[in-house]
Amino acid sequence: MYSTTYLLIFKIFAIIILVICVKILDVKLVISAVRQSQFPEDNKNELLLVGRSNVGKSSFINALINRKNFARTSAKPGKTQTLNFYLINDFFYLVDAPGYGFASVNKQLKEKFGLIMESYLEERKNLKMVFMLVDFRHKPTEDDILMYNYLKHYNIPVTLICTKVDKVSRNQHEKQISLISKTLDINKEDLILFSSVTKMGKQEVYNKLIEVLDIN
Ligand SMILES: Nc1nc2c(ncn2[C@@H]2O[C@H](COP(=O)(O)OP(=O)(O)OP(=O)(O)O)[C@@H](O)[C@H]2O)c(=O)[nH]1
Ligand SMILES: [Mg+2]
Repeated sequence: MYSTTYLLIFKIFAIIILVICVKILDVKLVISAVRQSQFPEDNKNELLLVGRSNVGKSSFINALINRKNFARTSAKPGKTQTLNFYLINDFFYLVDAPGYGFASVNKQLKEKFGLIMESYLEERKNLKMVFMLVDFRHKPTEDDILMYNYLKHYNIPVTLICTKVDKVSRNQHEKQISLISKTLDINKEDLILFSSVTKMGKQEVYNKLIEVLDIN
């Protein structure tokens, strides 16, 4: 009798936590960091976004937080050049990273951001998972393969997001899924098909957040 009541109370509590933590009510850009000493020190969980320039990282964040252009997007690649820490509901960070593989960022700048990314990926204890974004329309590039293997090498959990799915006709989906999963050597079932235009895949991403942030 008591155990059923406790179970019910526990369930209600879990649902409240879930609504507070995952329904995104509040977003703050805490810092656009250019060096490690600027990373937040409040010890909250972090989820990082990586992907080629223009793949849709900033758009992905905007779709998740239900804002139009909170994370600055641009048709011109190389828009995000800092490590941007977005604090969600005062509870966890989404971190928007500079895109890789963008040639016209000058070499010095590229090296600098390479370093900041490396120090972040290798040393950041708060990093719980990486959302790696690839363009659903194309075969993953050499840079994508390198990045994916790099994350695996450091045992960093990765969730693969295929962006811009709205730009691919339905009858091509299976073909693209096979191409991407084969190229990166990842299970087809582990790909999340996403579109920041139609919001396809958003619920799956939320489910992933719940799982990773351990709130159910
Ligand atoms: N149709 C469509 N367009 C998208 C989608 N996601 C992003 N875009 C467009 O792709 C372009 C690049 O998107 P961003 O979100 O700025 O890409 P990013 O990865 O943050 O780029 P950098 O900051 O330069 O690394 C913009 O013009 C977006 O509107 C999508 O799911 N569907
Ligand atoms: Mg961006």
